[in-house]
Amino acid sequence: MNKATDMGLEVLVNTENPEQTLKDMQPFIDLMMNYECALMEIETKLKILNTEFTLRHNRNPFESIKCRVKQPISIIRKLQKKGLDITIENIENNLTDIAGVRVICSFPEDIYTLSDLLSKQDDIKVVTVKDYIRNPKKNGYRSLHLIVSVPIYLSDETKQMNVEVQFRTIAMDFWASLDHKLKYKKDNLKHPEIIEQELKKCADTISALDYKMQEIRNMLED
Ligand code: 0O2
Repeated sequence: MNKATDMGLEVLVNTENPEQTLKDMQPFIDLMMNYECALMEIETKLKILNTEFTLRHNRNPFESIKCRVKQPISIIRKLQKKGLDITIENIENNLTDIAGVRVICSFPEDIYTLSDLLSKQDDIKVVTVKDYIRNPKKNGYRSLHLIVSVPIYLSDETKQMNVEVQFRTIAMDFWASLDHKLKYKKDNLKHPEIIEQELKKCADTISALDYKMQEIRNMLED
């Protein structure tokens, strides 16, 4: 037996019987495929809304969209953090962000237009909403987070899958990527609190700018 960390997932590889290892991993591979399918569903829904808006109103509510399935190593770490065993059931029942979509909009108003239109669709169930735009985090983080449940139609069954959809403006995304860097470098910094304060100031400036730009856009459209 060998321990493999390929794909970041720690599995015991039966070197005499690798077929058995693959068989053991099959439920995990299937689950990840289901999340990939759920991502495709949500991405298509959002792209359809964007296309329709572009044609009818001559403006695109989002600038870009990014989809990702969480890496196995991050799944393991998150389960461990929650004190849970690494099982398929625990992944499905306790983690809601395995499939993630990030939608980057130009203006805050478009975030709410898009998220409302998505939430209202017949086959979408909204599981949770965290509005860090109206209620920013203490560090200044702003985004609108939705966990939605979407059906995927497989050959022999229909499954409901959770997808986390994060809506942000370009400016909020720019801020979040810098803040993300701080998270990993914090331990090596002499005065992380100074950077935290500066970032918080930037978050407030960015927010004011977002709304000012929106005002100008609305004046232009009027
Ligand atoms: P990654 O690598 O982006 O996936 P939960 O996930 O629900 O158990 P939590 O913290 O209650 O935990 O969820 P929440 O608040 O909805 O935040 C989840 C995700 O939002 C994070 O995922 C980040 O992507 C983003 N996020 C939340 N707070 C911050 C922040 O202060 N700064 C930045 N840059 N991003 C943030 P992960 O799993 O942490 O990471």
